Amino acid sequence: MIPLRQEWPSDFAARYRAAGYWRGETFPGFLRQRAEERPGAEAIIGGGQRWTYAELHARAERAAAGFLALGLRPGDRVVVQLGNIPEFFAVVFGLFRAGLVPVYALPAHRLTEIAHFVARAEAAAYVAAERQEGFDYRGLARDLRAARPDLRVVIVGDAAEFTPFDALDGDRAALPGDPDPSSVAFLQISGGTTGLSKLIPRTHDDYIYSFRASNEICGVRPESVFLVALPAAHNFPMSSPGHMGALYAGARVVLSPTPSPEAAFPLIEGEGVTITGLVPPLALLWAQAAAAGKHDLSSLEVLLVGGAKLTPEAARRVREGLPCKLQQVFGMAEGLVNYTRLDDPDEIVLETQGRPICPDDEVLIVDDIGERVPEGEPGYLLTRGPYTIRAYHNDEAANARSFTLDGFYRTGDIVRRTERAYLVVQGRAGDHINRAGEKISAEEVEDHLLAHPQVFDAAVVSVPDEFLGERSCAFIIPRGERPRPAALKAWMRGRAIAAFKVPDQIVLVDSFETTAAGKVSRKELRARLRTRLMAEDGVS
Ligand code: OOB
Repeated sequence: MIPLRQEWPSDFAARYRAAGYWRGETFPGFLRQRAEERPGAEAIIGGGQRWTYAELHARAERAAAGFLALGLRPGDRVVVQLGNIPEFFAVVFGLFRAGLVPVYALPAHRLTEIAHFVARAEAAAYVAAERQEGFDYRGLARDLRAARPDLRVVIVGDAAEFTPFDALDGDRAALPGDPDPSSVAFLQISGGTTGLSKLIPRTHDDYIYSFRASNEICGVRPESVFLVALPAAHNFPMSSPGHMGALYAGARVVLSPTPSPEAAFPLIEGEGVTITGLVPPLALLWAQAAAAGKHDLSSLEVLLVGGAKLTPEAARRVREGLPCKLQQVFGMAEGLVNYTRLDDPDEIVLETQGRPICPDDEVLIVDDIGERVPEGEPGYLLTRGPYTIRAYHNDEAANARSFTLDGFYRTGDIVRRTERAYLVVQGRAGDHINRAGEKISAEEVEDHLLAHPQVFDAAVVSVPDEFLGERSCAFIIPRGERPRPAALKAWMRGRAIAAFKVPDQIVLVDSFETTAAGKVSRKELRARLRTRLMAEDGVS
């Protein structure tokens, strides 16, 4: 088994410890501490359940012992595919406590993605709920078991054909000590800018620092109430400041099954939610829905918006529509997170994507050949710091591409830095589609399309979209009989992939007209097709 590792050079690690960023805390350690300090305070509210800190801690410990009793061993990876339900927390804190390593899949993922995570992480187990948002995960689990016979444990709700959730109830006395703070706590999923998603190993030390510092920046305190509206497994609602920040603060976490205003607004009103995070299209939807005035949203103090670019105009609309402070957040599962600050003037909050969390977040903005651009000019963002990874798990090729020799992560984002050191995101280098915050790799979707017998070639591009920010468009050169776009989309849905990866639009073309310019790269081709489509559609 490939060992899990995330290491910073020793001089950096020493500096991050000396500066007090890495304090030797662990996930099970901080949960135990909160359970001792405020046992009766509510921790998790969702799905008709209300768990106190004492209860969450007890459930996590019993789950930890249950996982070990099933034969899993510290260091084993476990793919977790749970939505916004309390069990998510019992399971992941149980895994942390047992020294097992969650791999965070999203509820939208399907067999193709889950099998990839299992293979890449060499996972020993898979955990899902039986049914979430109308999808039955038992079928997926059956196919997964057939595809990955090496998977030792499969837990799907209470389905008898798998190990039932009830089995996650062991004797707490049998538990080992807490994990090493510098060890990998979990694997997060990358946005997948090229090909399949990469796995991001985050340590206890580095991740806890990122949300402890985020709490300070976003004003999270024990009295806060954080609403998880986006999927709990995504890095943004997890740590910016997220449910983990809220739990670290001893605050309350409220779970919304979906981010729709219909689901979220009654929870905000009923539970007195003070803070939450949304992607831009949802923030705009909430601002519009709030105007109907059906719910009292006055408890809301802070709304974080990020995951995709919030334009100044959209930022204005969000702020006018919702009775709270707006904070922009520009982050990535690989590490670096930027926030506008709560006391920043309007022009910064509306027009920038914030500045880094930490004084030791190093930011370089460079040109095509890696030279620094003049201050204020746009360029590629490279970063290094106390909570930015130095390597992906088990992916040498991606590591060679994504990190410089001196350890900077190439974010792929094109940014400029203002005089006050705030970043403004201006675009990106990578060929992915940022569809309402979900990153879709053009290459991955093209690979699927190429498997269709009537597809000779395919190029997938992003197009600006009024509601989603960006949508995906696939240009197809047919082979033989021309496929019907609707049929092609239906066929893509049958590929057992997350629905957000199915192209929103399909355009059939006779050729890519690239011969005039000689051989062009995929990247260049996608750029041309995108320009052509935008000219034809009158999109600007
Ligand atoms: C967040 O994380 P990921 O890993 O899903 O995606 C990261 C990428 C960034 O590299 C950038 O391309 C884009 O998402 N992005 C933004 C943005 N926030 C993220 N682009 C423009 N403006 C923004 N405000 O999406 C994520 C992780 C933690 C906190 C917030 C978002």
